[in-house]
Amino acid sequence: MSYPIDTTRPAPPAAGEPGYRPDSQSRFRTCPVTSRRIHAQAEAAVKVNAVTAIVFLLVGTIAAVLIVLTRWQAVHLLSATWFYRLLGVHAMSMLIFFIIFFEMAVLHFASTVLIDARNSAPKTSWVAYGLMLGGALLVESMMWGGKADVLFTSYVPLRADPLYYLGVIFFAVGALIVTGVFFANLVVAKRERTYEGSLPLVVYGAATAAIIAVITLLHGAAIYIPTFLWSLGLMKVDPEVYRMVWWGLGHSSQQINVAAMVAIWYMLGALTIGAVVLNEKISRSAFVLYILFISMASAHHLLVDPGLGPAWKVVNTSYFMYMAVLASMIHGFTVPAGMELGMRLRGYTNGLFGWLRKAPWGDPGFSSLVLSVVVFGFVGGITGVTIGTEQINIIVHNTLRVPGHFHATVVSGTAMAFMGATYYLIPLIFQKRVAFWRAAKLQPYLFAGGMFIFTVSMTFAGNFGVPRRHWDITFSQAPYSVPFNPIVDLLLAFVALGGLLAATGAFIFVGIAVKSVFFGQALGPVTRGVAMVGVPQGITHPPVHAADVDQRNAELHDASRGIMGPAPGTIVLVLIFLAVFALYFFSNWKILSFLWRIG
Ligand code: HEM
Ligand SMILES: [Cu+2]
Repeated sequence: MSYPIDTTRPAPPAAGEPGYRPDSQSRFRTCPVTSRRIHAQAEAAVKVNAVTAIVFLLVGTIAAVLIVLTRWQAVHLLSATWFYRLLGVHAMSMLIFFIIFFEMAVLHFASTVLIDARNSAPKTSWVAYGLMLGGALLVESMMWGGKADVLFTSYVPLRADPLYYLGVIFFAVGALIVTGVFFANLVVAKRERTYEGSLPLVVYGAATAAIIAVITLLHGAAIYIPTFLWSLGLMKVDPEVYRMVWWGLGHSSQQINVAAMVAIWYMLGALTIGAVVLNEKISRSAFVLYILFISMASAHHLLVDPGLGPAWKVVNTSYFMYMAVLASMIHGFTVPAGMELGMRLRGYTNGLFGWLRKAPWGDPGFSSLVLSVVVFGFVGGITGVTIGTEQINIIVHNTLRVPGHFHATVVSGTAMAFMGATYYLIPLIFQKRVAFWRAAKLQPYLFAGGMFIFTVSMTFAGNFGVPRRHWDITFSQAPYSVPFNPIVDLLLAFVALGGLLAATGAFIFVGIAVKSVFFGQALGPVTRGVAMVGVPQGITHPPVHAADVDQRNAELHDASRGIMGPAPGTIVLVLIFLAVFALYFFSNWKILSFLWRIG
């Protein structure tokens, strides 16, 4: 048993003691809540990247509302041109700018605050930020101006203005530089001995995200630079090669999101209820699996591409991809089990789920964490493995099942985790209280609930053959008619309802973040054990372990407790998960057998 973030730091060396560095020392503050040393230039980088991310979340959500109201056939709001234009804006603003700016905040945070280290290259951080922001603004202006109606995949031969590709390249170079700053911070921290032994698990998870980011961004360079030159008429780009290399970027970047999300899971578990790490080696190996197997999984985007053979497709998307899935399933077990054990160690030992009942459901950091784990696993994970199987993919390829799946992973999983983390960043880094506190307590439920309705309805609509990225499925201007099962109308109405609820949750989140950061009440002194409006309970009631924690731990691990082990509640949850998984997977093969009768 160990802790995902080290909470027991010795005081920094005072003047005259070995290790004292006057130059950097002066730019640290000591966090009054956690006693961590926070470097001013690290804090500034976290702040500016997080705020920028949230501004893009706002842009992406506005576009989301407009496109969701167009996909709802009964409303059909936008014209075809604006539907596709805003679909591109939505994906770039959300998946690229919101998510990646937030990840830059996470990388700066994990490589400094969590190991008491300094930002070793503040100027470089700012240059990178400038490049990223400049690139993002260039891309946005091209898209809104109608010069890049190519959707976020920009498949060749769709051609955008060269400045669009240049904007993406600037953004990617900036992000690559930040990964450099991240590794430099770790090296300097090691040299300055701000931490001992191996990296805490959360930092380790962030490091795997950074390594995958480097691999991903190199794929990005390999495809966007030729495409930029192609848009200038200087070279040729083969569409099939484009798709393959582009997905080396497009899919691998999802693994950055997953690794960053899992690192945040461990962090929020520790901060909110004192979750522990069951087994460091297992959690760390699972992170390594992500690095090893992720590029191959990109093949699932090419499952109907004619240029590639079935053996290549099956080997990559089944055997190799399952290793990355295995990693997520390991975290999907160790995170809740660590939470259960953490709660049991502090005396919440009643029955199978007493620890869950007594958990702080009103802490938006905690509820975001649980909702993120549950929806990511049950909806995102299960649907992903299923549609990633070549045979099943054939019946749902490019239907709404695809966005149904990835809104459950990157939105209900990653974006939800990032929102949860923000509820702790506001008091700890921005030193403000969380504004609109009652709305903040409800926000995770609204966002996750809406997304749940949205993703499940999309998945069903996809089963009935409703295409993704489609302006008008009634084909009103076509000379032929394409009838859908009438239930599709109902499902699309639910897609809209769920989407609008989730968007409301996102707007509330943006409102809370902006109000707290720019116009919020200062955090002020925090008295342990006294609840405060606008301060998550992990801060007012930090989870401390009892003095006899080792004895309690030994009792929980006692062999007499039987095969259910020290975290029986989680074992039951895992069995439910596996049963749902098997049932869903099986039912899809059953559907396949109806469609393709043999003999
Ligand atoms: C706030 C609530 C959100 C709503 C209501 C929403 C809604 C939608 C809708 C209706 C589509 C179009 C599906 C289609 O016609 O094929 C879509 C596509 C997409 N969304 Fe979202 N979304 C939300 C949040 C997000 C977030 C947070 C992300 C990323 C982090 C995201 C990433 C994407 C991507 C990558 C696409 C695919 C675009 C394409 O096919 O080119 N969405 N979303
Ligand atoms: Cu993928």
